Amino acid sequence: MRQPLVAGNWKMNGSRAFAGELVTALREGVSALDRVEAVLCPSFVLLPLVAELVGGSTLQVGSQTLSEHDEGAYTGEVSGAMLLDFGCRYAIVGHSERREYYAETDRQIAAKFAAAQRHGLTPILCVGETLQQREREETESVIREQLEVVLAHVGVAAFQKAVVAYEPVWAIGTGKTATPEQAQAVHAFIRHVVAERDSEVAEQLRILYGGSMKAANAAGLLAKADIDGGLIGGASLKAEEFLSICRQAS
Ligand code: 3PY
Repeated sequence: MRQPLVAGNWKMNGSRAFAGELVTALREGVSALDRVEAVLCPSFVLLPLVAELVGGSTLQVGSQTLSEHDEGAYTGEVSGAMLLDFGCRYAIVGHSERREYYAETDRQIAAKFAAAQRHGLTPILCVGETLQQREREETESVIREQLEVVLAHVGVAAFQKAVVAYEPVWAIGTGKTATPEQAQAVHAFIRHVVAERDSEVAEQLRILYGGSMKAANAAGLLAKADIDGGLIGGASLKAEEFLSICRQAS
């Protein structure tokens, strides 16, 4: 039985005051839910504050990316060890905005996945196709490639302590969402690719849907057999929306 997971990707939003209000509004509501695991992923600068604010609740904290390096002369970067030190437990890797705007490659993402695990963080590996790729019927080949580069780098056993998020690029920040059936088909495919290497690892792997999930469309998506939670963008910035998704996942 896979424990549902709902992670809020705050992206480059928020302030100290905003974080204080949002976490205060979420703490009790989330802690009252016994099944779902809820994770907040603020920007680096807000991380220490959010880690402090969630203390004593069941809320967990994650980062939106991390360096593939452990330490040294990498100006502007943040290592897995630093994130762990500041209370992080999860690290998103390979979000489509990192792939698109910062030219992160599958190999670099694989190195980030490994770095997260080296430092005791659970990577949330994002995969997903663009609209053009979907229209050219390349969804499965694109996702297979994104997964296989990481699988080849870290080995399938590493997926025992990892999460995968399916984020169709065409549904990110566009308000468009994959239908539950479209999402389920890709989630089942992701599990199948992992199962080709190890069926037990695949069976226990949590696969989240990301891409404009909100309170109003969560139920249909979360009802699907291979959808184990959500990676939430804009809706994670609103306490009632995020809480409602957590309740529906629980
Ligand atoms: C979105 O829903 O827009 C996301 O990018 C979640 O990570």
